[in-house]
Amino acid sequence: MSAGVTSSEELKIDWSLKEDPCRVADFQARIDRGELIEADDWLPHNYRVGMLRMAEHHANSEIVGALPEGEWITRAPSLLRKMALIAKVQDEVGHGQMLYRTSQDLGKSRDQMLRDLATGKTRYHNVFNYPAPTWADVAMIQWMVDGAAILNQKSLAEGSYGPYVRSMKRINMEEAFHFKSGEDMVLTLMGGTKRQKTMAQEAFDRWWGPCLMFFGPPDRESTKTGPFMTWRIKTATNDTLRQKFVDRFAPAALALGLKIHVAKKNADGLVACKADGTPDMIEDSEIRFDEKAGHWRFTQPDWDEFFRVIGGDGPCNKKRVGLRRFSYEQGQWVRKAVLGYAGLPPTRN
Ligand code: BYC
Repeated sequence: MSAGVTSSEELKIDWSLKEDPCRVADFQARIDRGELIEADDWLPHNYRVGMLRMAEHHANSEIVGALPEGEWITRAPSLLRKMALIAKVQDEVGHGQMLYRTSQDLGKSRDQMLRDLATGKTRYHNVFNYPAPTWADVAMIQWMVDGAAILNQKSLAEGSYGPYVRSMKRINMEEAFHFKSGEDMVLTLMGGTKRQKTMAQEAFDRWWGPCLMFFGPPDRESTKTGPFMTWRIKTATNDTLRQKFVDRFAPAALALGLKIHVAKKNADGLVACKADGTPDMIEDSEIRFDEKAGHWRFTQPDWDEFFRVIGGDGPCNKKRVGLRRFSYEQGQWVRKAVLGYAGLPPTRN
């Protein structure tokens, strides 16, 4: 492990910190020249912690992201779909391994990261706190969530931290396969029976809003985008990537015969029902191509819902974190046997 921060107290961004101005200026000049920064280089404290939090959040998202789809392995509709889904879920867990490795080199132990995830101290992507009640949800996750991830990660692959950039390149190749598999599943459903088309539309209504939120809060509310872009930890803003997503997926969804709705969600993450039992949603009247802007218009998602979900109060937060905690505790004897120490079960402070 490279020299770096080691205690939880030190793992905080501190904007008031003053570091050697010559070293900071040299570091920034390297970034501005497009050089890649490596794990054993000198890093400003906030760059190290910011990059660590990004990579750790990403690693957490990969292993928690494997859970909603993993639930469907035993229920996949054919052997071919089952094999593809097993491979996909395995890929996602592998991405998590790569990214925990990258994070470890930035100064936080893997055990601490797994404990922080299992005790709800750290986060993972909003989308994985929603349920996947039908096979069509698996299709939408692979098509739209993996599609959103590719758009985001392509921009992250142009970043400044070498180990993360190299992981992104490898991960993006695998995500392209996931996206193709998802596209094939959505095409099959939309080319199928009336029931299959309805299933696809219902799943699309569940995932459109969370996917718009995938890229993070609006730029005006994103505190880290400014400094992260200066250091090229991020190379595009949240709103820019969200717009790219809409430009790519709104016309594709319409061409497939899907309707884009603005939907109200209930506490279970499903589209809420009105008193008469019909879904509480309306067609998004904003959806159209704006010739002048050169982009598709859309209605912003419910940002209160986003902050609730990432704050721990989403439909599946308890279930997902509970399962991670269960796995951590179940794996304790393996860690003990391999590493020769008694890991304690995570406790919530
Ligand atoms: N969900 O200032 P901002 C996959 C938080 S997995 C939850 O814009 P930043 C897949 C954010 O952390 C791929 N939290 O932050 C796997 C921050 O919190 P703090 C996942 C979110 O860091 C399995 C606060 O909101 N990809 O594809 O500049 C199956 C303010 O936000 C979210 C990655 O992880 C969110 N969506 O940007 C299928 C990519 N958005 O720090 C598929 C790497 C924001 O103030 N990560 N927050 O407590 C990123 O690109 C960036 O970290 C984010 C946020 C865009 C997520």
